[in-house]
Amino acid sequence: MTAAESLVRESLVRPADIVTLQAHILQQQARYPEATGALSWILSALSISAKMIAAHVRRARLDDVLGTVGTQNVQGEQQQKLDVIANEILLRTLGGREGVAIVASEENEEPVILRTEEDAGERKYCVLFDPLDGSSNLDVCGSVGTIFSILRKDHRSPDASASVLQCGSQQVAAGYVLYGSSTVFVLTIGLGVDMFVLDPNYGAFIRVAQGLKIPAAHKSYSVNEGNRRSFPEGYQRYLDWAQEHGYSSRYVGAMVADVHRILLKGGVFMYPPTRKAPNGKLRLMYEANPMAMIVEQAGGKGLIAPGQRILDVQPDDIHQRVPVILGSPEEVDHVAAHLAS
Ligand code: P6P
Repeated sequence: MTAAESLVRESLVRPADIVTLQAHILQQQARYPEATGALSWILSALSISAKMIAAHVRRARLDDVLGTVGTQNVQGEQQQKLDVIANEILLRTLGGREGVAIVASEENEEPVILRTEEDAGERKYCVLFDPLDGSSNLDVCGSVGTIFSILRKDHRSPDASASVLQCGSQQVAAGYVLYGSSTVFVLTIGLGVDMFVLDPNYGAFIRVAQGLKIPAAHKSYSVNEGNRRSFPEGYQRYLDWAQEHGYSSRYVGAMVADVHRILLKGGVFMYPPTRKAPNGKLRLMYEANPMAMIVEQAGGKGLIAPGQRILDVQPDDIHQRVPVILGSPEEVDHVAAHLAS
């Protein structure tokens, strides 16, 4: 084939369709004739929230919204100014969506009831989120993220807190937004994982990948080795083994950034029990569960311990913490084998 012929052939190849997140959401809804559109409206609220938060993150230093507000959240962590801004944005956009009965945030001690049983009706949802995960990275222009989890409201439950205390396997949808070198929206509604990138010129999230699959293996682990001495021995045995087998170490200190890298390149992310956090630091309901749903939908694994799936944990508190081992199936298996030995 001559160069001219291949050029003609290439020009005949239809360029990839431009599918926005909004169009993608409507395409997915069309697959369910009985759908009311309530979930689609919630996902669109999360999309506009992501754009608004991204705009604030990009201007943080210019708008002097870096640093702490001088208060602590329910976790006892210093609240960054942008934590509060991001939380307010999510509460206000989700508050406007009929389909949302309850919202629960890392920044709020109790879930917020937006609609009671009477006006909530049947097919209503609970949305849980970490509004700005890794926000301590903001001051140094590091990556931060938003993590969200969507559950159906459990109408049998006596109150809001009980309604959101469901296993991660009950999640209807989950995802995250990474505010990094670009703004990336990663979403699953249980039919695989799709990825979108915000085009700042048009203010639209454009689909760049469908049906993402995590590499089965990759010699890379992600853990805060500063805590190594207080890890349970199995983790220390794993780290010795990994370093003897040429593994690299990558750790940003923001779960969204670390997990996104592993989703695309493979490897394993861990937050083990430590002396300071005997149950691990990461929260089950709005960090571990949504990330585990994403990773499992991409063909990976998410455990709290050998043989114990994150998504099978029956929560007893909305802010409870769990150990996290998350990533490529073969890499998670290597960690689990050392923990079990
Ligand atoms: P450490 C951020 O504060 C966060 O909740 C996660 O995003 C991140 O993975 C972890 O904590 C980092 O914790 O103790 O390593 O700074």
